[in-house]
Amino acid sequence: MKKIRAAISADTFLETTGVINQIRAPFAPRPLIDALANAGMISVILPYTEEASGTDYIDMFDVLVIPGGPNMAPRFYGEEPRWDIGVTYDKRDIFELSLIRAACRAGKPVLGICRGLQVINVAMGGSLYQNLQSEREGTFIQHAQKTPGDVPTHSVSIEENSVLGRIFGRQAFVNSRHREGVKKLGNGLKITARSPDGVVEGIESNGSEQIVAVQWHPENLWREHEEMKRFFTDFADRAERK
Ligand SMILES: [Mn+2]
Repeated sequence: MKKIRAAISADTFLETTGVINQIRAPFAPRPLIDALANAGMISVILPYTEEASGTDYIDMFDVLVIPGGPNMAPRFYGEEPRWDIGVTYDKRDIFELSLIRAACRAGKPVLGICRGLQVINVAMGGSLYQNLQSEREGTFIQHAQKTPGDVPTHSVSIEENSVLGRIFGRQAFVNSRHREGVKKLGNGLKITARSPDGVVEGIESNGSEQIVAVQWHPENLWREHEEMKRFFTDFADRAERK
């Protein structure tokens, strides 16, 4: 059987380095590539290219994955950066916004992980808390966990009639490495998971199964946690049904 081609939008290496070819180098998380491969998908890593938009890449993939990474520049949802926002890099923001819109127009399934959930929300007209801890009243859970990233630390409640409900049931135990979170929900989306302090942990498209995004990192959990493996195999199933 022909393998599903999963495009991963590349992160950008932003650290200072003496190795010239690593400056602003595109990269993708190895655990994500492995998780997709385990579910029968091959990865195509797409770097931002200022001369190209999402439409130029659309024929190269069957499904789109927007993975984690730095914060989104708040100008894309009409805000100034707060004093305590994390690292932003707008070239990737611009590229991912256009990729998401192109994939939506083409009817291709879209998966969001952590930052990916946030960029999808903004692409659909939503906005973000730049820093949950200082900006959102009632946030008491440590969403930027100090525990190693492959260890689940907080619970989430999941809506019954949803893709996440089908995968996880009504409850999941997740890792958490985010500073931002959904403020205003984007158009055509519904909230399908929340942490006990009410922070949005999962969103999906309303009325279809095209978009599914989570605030946690299942790519760091799938080897040890069967339900996190299902997050990727269910994605492959949705792609097969297209
Ligand atoms: Mn969290």
